[in-house]
Amino acid sequence: MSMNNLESQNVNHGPASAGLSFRGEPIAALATAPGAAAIAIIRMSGDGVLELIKPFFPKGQMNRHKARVMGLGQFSDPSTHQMIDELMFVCFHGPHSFTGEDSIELFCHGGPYIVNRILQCLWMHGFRPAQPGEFTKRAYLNGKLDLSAAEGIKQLVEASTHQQWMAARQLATGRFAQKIEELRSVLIEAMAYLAARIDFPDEGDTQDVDLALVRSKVLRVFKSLESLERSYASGRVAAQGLMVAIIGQPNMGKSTLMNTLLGHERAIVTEIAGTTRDYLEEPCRIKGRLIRLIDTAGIRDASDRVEKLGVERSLTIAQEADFVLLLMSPESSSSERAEIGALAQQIGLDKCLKILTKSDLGRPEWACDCLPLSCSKGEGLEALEDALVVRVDGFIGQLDEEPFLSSSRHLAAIQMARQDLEAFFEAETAGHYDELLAFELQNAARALSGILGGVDVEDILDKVFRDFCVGK
Ligand SMILES: Nc1nc2c(ncn2[C@@H]2O[C@H](COP(=O)(O)OP(=O)(O)OP(=O)(O)O)[C@@H](O)[C@H]2O)c(=O)[nH]1
Ligand SMILES: [Mg+2]
Repeated sequence: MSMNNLESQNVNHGPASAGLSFRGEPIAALATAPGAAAIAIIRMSGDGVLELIKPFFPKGQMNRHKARVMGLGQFSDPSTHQMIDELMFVCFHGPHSFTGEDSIELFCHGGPYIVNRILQCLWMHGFRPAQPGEFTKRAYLNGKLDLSAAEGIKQLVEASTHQQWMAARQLATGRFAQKIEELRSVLIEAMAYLAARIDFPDEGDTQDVDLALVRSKVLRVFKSLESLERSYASGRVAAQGLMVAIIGQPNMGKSTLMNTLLGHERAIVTEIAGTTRDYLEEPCRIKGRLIRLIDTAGIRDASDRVEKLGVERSLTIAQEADFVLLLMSPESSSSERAEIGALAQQIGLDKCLKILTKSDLGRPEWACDCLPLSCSKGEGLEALEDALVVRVDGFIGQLDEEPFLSSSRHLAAIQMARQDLEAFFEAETAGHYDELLAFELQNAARALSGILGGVDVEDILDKVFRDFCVGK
């Protein structure tokens, strides 16, 4: 491997780093939520937008205006010259804008009629509607942010709890990317040492020392990757919520509990055993924590084919969940209780909370280790909510100041990089050529680049930006 190869590895991310600046067609979209509001923000970006906007305002109003300073203007329909709204506006000259292109933001009165009229006017005169995430995608294409920061921005916008905000912020601020970049640059350094050994093979004594140095650098990265991988268990809960499964035999009040925690009638409840046949998943905020509640089909030896499949799903969900609520009622038979006990053992006792539902009907002695709960009387709900909060905080509390993993895309890349480093250690132990060692390091570095968006990104880009909202 030559030093030229190394230099080509050592690039910033995004096409802009290759000296290309992205100049897109003029786009316009509402950046704030639709509906009536005091103010709405309409955002425009692209090639020539500062010229295109002029006919919408009185002659000269835009010419005199400074970049990044708010102005007061009268927005008119250029076809009829009818004034639509008096509004505030800001112009940004690329590259000093969010997208890196020339951009404008209009702060108009937030009525749906005004917003639609303005957008229609813009779309009639040179602008086209923006696609979901198009502004952020342009920012990425212009090197204003890396791909993980773009994902973070989307999550920041969607965050409804402190835990999601924490996970989104470390991405959006670039703190996570910085960590990845640090690890990648240590690998590049290690590759540089290997390259020196390859290019100057006759330096004699220094060879072994150099390889030990390479090994120690790679080991440092490997340990960091392992610790990032471990952080995913908590990071996932922060970003996506705690997965809580409600499990039990039919008629234990699982769906009733789901509805009670949600505060609305999501699941069908009847006195007929076997009412729920498939699982239902709903996000739920409990005391500011995000929880993914899953109501399941009651576990029993079902003869009905559909119900049987439902029961299989319940058991799978019980295994996959972060926390399992195991429901029994005063009517539970001893064999039913034994079945739940066995299931708790199988799942892991520390992952389960046994609950006695319908506690208004009685509290049998066998239920002394269960949390008593009556949805009809509202008893025990506070204690259950507290138990859920403790669980979430148990995960989140482990997230210290260090960057952590919260996305499955990033997890896959980290795992791939870790496997490449394992292959490096194996090759090194087996005494393989330096070229092969360098190849493994290069693969690992490339996997890390994928997080930031450096390599083979087209399909990743589509996936990342597809789910954005319009105007972001
Ligand atoms: N007395 C009393 N009845 C309850 C309570 N919670 C639920 N029930 C009743 O128990 C019956 C079954 O409730 P569901 O919530 O449908 O039970 P489930 O566990 O989802 O049942 P499947 O979907 O068949 O597995 C209904 O008639 C509910 O009204 C409670 O706290 N007290
Ligand atoms: Mg049910």
